Amino acid sequence: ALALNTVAQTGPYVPTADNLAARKKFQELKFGLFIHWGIYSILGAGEWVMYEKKIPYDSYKRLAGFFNPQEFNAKEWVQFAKKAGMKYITITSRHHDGFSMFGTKMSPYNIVDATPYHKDPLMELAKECEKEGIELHFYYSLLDWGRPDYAFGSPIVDGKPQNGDWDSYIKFMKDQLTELITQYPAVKGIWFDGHWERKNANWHYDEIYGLIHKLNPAILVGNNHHLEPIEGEDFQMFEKDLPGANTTGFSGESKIGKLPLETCETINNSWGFNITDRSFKSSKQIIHYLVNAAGRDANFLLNIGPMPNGKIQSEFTDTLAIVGNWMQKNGESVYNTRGSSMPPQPWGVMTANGKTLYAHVTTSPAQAYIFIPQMKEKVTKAVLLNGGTAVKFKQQPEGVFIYTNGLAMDPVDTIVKLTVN
Ligand code: JFZ
Repeated sequence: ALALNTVAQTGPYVPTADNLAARKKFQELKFGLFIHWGIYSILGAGEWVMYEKKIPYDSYKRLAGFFNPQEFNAKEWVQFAKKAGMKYITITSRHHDGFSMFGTKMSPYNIVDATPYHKDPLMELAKECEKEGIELHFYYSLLDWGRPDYAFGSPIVDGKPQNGDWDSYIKFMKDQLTELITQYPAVKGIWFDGHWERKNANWHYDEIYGLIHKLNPAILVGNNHHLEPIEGEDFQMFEKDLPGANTTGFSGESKIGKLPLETCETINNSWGFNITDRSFKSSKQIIHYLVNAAGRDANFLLNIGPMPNGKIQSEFTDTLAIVGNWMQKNGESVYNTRGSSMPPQPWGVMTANGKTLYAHVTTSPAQAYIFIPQMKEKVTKAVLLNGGTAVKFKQQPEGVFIYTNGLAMDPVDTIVKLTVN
């Protein structure tokens, strides 16, 4: 009896019906806006600037005194995301520099108490998201470059104790997460990061995830740990990588699990605002990333780093307006779809919504056709999504040939809409 009891108490995480519904909803959103914004944005050299430039913590902290984003307007950000066709926002509530971008009672090192701005932009954003039907996730860093209770030495904080007070640090995180989950409307998820720095630390995930789900069972927990999902998580993320592609090595260790998937990438090469980074991705590259994620059954979370004044640079708004126009025309082949059972092909990927399938031809085929292997259902109709032109096809036991010769191919994505029974 004792053994059974023990099992019952520490048994596997069982997501509630609300949580499962939230996962399903999340999978249908498909396209989200990732935002890295903090006091580091002032220096315009990315969110790792403290570490990379070896700025001592006490000096770095002075940036808070200059952070005054007078032009921040939550409405503008949410409209920017909506116009781009995005359905959710994931924003840094606290990054590795340890600065809280929200009004926390757990540390004075936060935007309300330590900056001349004295306001809580995440509260504004949460209210606006709730109003506009945009889901909100909070990025939350597990690793902290400054707190003395974070139990590991830091290369930049001289004299920091190597054995902090780990219990105190874990409690601090739990208290902040409680604030984020109970005080902000619209918050639907927590996006953890920083695990990879201390892979062998005891992060107390059982307690942390347990607390989150106790406070709100529908909250979706994800963690950028580059491992297979850990007990208590609700979605699996891939950083700068498509699930199964393993191109960057960041997620090379992680096999695809059974949870909803999300892949994140940034619009240039930086997450936080970077004044010298002009390697902007084109609208075509972004659309291809989004379509490739959807075809692999994953959401795409595209990052931007807003400027320290609270504005979003025009290169980003221009590009994303084009992406938004594309989504307006072609959104039915992305939103609410799931990846099809067909693995990615040389010509592209497929998405599925019930009896409707979408072949996304993102690379024009060398032959006069594309081939869809192993199609079990019978194709009854094939048309171009744009304009409805009938497309010739031939179904064989080994798959379906879709004849693309003579079709007006779209340089971004030629979408063939198939009806199956
Ligand atoms: C992490 C953060 O460090 C980064 O600032 C940003 O927030 C991004 C979304 O997530 O990036 C990582 C994560 C892991 C490694 C490197 C960067 N890693 O394992 O080497």
